[in-house]
Amino acid sequence: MHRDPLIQIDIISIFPQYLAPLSLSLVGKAQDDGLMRIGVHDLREAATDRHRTVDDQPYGGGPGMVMTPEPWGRTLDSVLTEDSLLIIPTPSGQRFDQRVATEWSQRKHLVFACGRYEGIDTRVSDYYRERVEVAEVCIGDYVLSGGESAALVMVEAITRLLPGVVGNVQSIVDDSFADGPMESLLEGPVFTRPANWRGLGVPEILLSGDHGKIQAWRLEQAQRRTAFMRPDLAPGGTPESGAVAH
Ligand code: JDQ
Repeated sequence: MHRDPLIQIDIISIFPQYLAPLSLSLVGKAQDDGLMRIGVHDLREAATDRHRTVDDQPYGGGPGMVMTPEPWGRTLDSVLTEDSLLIIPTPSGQRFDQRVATEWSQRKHLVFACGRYEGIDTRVSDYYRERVEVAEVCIGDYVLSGGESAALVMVEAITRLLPGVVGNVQSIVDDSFADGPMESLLEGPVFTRPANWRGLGVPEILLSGDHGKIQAWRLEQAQRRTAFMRPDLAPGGTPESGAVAH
């Protein structure tokens, strides 16, 4: 019996403890089951001065500090191989979405370079782009204080797509965005017991046992919700007109 070559993920950060949740829940279980391996590396171990400095003032002036390239160079030289994809979370990168997660879940080695402050000296991505594939990615249009939480998000999205991680294969296929956001539906409403909770019931059709009718009803509910919550995804939807929550 042959097995897919297991994916290795390395994450570099000045806050390695920020990545501790990766030993919990789904991602922790995937590692325990031998479906993936995650290594976390402290960037400061590659700093050589007495104060383990990893930042410096920006050339040209301005507020904040920039991560200095030397510790990144030493750490990345020791972690990268010719099969690596180097992923740099940044607010000025391309959007990470389900399509990207699916592509990356099929790679052998992912290396996340988590910056802090105003980001990493641009020459680090320039240098490694000549040597390995580099992806500068943003997880959404909001500003974080560093790359660690973005790396947690991406690792979780990728892990769910690894063979053997999510028990029921159909549940992956049915999930929102499974085929990439272009041709997708949001999840419709879900219910479990009790059949009456604080005076609120469950749609009769879900109790009917008619799986053909249930499937059709769920599709209609999903389409209604998509049109309302995400008109940009719905057929004929306008990219900029979002629904206001109520
Ligand atoms: C870093 C920062 C530049 C704020 C430093 C490293 N989607 C997404 N939002 N924010 C990030 C990603 C992100 C990723 C890495 C980061 C933010 N910062 C702080 C840097 C301008 C503003």
